[in-house]
Amino acid sequence: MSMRHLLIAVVASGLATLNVVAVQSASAAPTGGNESCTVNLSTGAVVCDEAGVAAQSMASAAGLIKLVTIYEDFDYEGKSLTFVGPRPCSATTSDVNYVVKDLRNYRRGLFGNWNDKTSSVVTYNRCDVRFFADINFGGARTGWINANSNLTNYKGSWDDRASSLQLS
Ligand SMILES: [Ca+2]
Ligand SMILES: [Ca+2]
Repeated sequence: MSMRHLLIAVVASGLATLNVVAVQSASAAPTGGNESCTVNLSTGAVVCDEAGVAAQSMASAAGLIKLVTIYEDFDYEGKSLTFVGPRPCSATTSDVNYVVKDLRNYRRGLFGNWNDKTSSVVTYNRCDVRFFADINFGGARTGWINANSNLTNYKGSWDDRASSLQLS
């Protein structure tokens, strides 16, 4: 494929993505927009694409379910990072079902890594999330959060602060 054709293909796929986002944004469900990446917490494998289609097919083919999605911007917008796993979280928050000890491990080109970037969050499949200000679950922590569209509003602001997280 020539560079010119490659460019046209990229632009065309970008337009297709925009159409999908425009349709989805009519519903209440967060769409993420922009580029989304999905992490398989069983294997550590990461898949990224604009519309999240490849990531979703990877997850469903492997029998994995969504656990949590963190977003770069408020209102579930901007780049997103979704963690998937083999089982739902437990019904209680007295245990920890999944952990992400260092958000610096997830990076994407010019965006850099996910340390101190999270501005909104949604959980799935009985999970709640607890953020920590430092890696390896250090420093200040939040309570268990089901969803939050603007982390500046959480306990004196947790915007752009999370460095690690736990799910329960
Ligand atoms: Ca942010
Ligand atoms: Ca931090």
